[in-house]
Amino acid sequence: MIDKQFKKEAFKESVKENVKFLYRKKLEEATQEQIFQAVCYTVKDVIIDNWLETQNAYKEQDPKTVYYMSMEFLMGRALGNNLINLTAYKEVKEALDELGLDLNVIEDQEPDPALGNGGLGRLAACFLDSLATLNYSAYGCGIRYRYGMFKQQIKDGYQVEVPDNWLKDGYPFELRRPEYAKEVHFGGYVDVEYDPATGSNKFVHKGYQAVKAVPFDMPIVGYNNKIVNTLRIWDAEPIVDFELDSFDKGDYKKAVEQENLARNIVEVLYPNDNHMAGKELRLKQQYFFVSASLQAAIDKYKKNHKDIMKLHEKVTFQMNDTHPTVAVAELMRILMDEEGLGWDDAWSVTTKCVAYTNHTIMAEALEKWPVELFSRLLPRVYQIIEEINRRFILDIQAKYPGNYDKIKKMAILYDGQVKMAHLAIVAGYSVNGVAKLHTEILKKQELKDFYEMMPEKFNNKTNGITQRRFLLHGNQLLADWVTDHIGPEWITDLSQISKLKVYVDDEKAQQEFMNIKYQNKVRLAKYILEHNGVEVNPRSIFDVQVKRLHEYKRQLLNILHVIYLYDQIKKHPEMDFYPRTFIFGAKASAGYARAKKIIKLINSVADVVNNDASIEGKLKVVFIENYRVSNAEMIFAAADVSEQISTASKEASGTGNMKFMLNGAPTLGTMDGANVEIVDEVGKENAFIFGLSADEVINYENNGGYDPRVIYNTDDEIRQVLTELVNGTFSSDTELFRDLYNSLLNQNGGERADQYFILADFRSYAAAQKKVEEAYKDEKGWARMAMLNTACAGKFTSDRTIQEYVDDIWHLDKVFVK
Ligand code: 26V
Repeated sequence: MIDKQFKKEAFKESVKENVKFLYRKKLEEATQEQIFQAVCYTVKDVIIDNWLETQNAYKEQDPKTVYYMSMEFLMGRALGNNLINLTAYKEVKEALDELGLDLNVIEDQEPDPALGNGGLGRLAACFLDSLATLNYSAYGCGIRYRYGMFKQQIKDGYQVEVPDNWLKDGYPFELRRPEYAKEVHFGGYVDVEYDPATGSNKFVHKGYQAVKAVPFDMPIVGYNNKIVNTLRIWDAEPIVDFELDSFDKGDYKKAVEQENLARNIVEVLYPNDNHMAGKELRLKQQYFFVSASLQAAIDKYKKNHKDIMKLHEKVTFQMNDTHPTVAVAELMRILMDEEGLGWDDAWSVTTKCVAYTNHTIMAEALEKWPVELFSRLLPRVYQIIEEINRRFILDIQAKYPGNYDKIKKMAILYDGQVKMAHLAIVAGYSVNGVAKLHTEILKKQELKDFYEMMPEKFNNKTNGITQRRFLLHGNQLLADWVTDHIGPEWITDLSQISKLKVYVDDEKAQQEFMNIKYQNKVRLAKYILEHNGVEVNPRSIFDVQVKRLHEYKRQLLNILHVIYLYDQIKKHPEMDFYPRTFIFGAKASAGYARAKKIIKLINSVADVVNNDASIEGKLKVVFIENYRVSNAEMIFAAADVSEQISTASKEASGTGNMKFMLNGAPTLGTMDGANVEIVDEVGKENAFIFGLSADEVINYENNGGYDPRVIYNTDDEIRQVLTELVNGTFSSDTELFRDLYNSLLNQNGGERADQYFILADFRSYAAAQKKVEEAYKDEKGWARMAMLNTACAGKFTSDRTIQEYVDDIWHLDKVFVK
């Protein structure tokens, strides 16, 4: 079903027309960037028609809608993905070929919209793709940051952050919608006024600063179903243009402040995940997009519905982590102060409309706001939270009379702080974790008291990824091969991919499969040569760890093991060793010194190892600069081994693990997050599992940790590796890696020695790595294992995840567009 605009001749004409129209140029004179814009406009034409049709269908069929509220949407490039979902990719590629243009090069012109940090933001993007593909009415609600995730440069081995001005040439797929602008209020105070109309008091917010929230809409194209949903991201503008006039009225200061407020609010994405800093601007961002999104949702509902008490029948708000949970109180405020409901009615509606997903148990990430800051910035919203808290404490007392410990642990307001997770759980009708193990840890540990009091709210929704981007677009060779063998149904029903199982022992299929992997490795090797100037052998094992840099993800364990292998090869040059390329990609949050030091270490080790002729290229280490969605697609396709080595219990789910698996890379990992379920699906004989279990880690933690010095003192090879951090092997400055060395051996303030159990797991990791090597040498055995990983990845599609959210939480209706 190809749209007529994508017939080759029509497409070519349209691109030429757009170049002429936009740039007053002939095709031959246009730059690649201009051609990119012209191609996007042609594609956008088709999308706009479907977008209108979809909105009409929604108007007619009036389905329930989910609003996915998220501070982050890590969308990645749109052009290629839109063509894939419009089923026009090949047609367009050929048409461009005929014009002497290369679609890959054109795709590379697009800035990579990086309005997110990592897993949580990318998950939101996969969910939008699945919602549209499964014919559900959905909005993504977020912020149009001027600067998304920074660009990472590596200079002298160090990370340097460069602002990413993704909007500088204009973004072709967005649409400004000023007619839907909303006002958002900050600061000021609350007055109580008698309202003669109702005979009761009302609360009036006065003396505030106002910001205008202006929405930009981005189309979310469903796969081959004519559905186009909307990602609505909010920009901020001052309410009044700067008026000289106001100087005389004494409003000068206020005018400047409102201008500054608007300018600052959407300026930049906070580039740290898993660390809460308590910055006022961050709370402003949260309230800004939440308030605007709720106002828009309620306005839309009221267009076709009279009874606000039935809001929950047509609308549900999913809160992506605690970041948007101020929505609870803001919805109460709108329902009471603007819609005129009383407390009980407003609470009844709110608690049927909001649901919460938890994405981490890392204590540093839990959002708690100082009461002083919160009440100053959002006085009316704070008042409402006080009342929610007061009533909740009465509930606790009723259920646990005299148990003040429960109040201390569960109150929303305690110790001068507003605890956002508690607010979300108390008001939410659903609380979910993102993988089985994670949900169990929430129920048994982190949120134990809440689970005990309201078990019915808790449920698991194991994460997933979209196979459209991460196989069909990212690995076109493998996608075609899969379709040749089992037909195209896997594109919208990934459970079908299990049909590949009949081929895992077929030698021809094995060879084809591994040959595709080889070609993808050649493609990545070329990228590495171009970007790193390092030559890597595509016949070597590509062992890959790509994800945000965090101590709990243990990139340090990986690189220490590389040092260990290097020592072994140096000591036993005759030793049988299968060539290995260790590939890293990771951004560290700008203020996270230790994480940045780990990047420097990886690059220092790479320098030494890659330039040591004596090891004859057996070992290579590559740090890929600026890891992001667009190069991720290529990296997953080329990986032989998927490193998922977090300290057990710390990684809520992981989603990279699923992308590797789908692309035929077995997992080398701990029993953490969704790794557990990956092993359930593929069998433990087709993965390389090592390390402490989550229970063991939690046990140690509850009993004061463990003593890494015992290992240091008894294991000569580990001691040797650690010594090389501080004896000049990788830097003439022997102090450079001292902090890393110390972190493994010494306790420091509240921080235990080796708090992520790196030395505890080292031997078991090294043994698992040895098994990888042995397994890889068995070509057929490896091909079988790789194919089984692809064939068993069906569960990990975000289509499955979304269907579970729909069935258990959202209860949406399917919509069909003619
Ligand atoms: C937290 C914070 C804390 C305050 C500063 C800014 C900021 C930004 C993001 C976050 C989110 C941390 C939670 C997170 O990203 N969790 C990841 O969620 C993935 C999707 O569920 C999951 O696969 C990963 O395991 C989990 O780490």
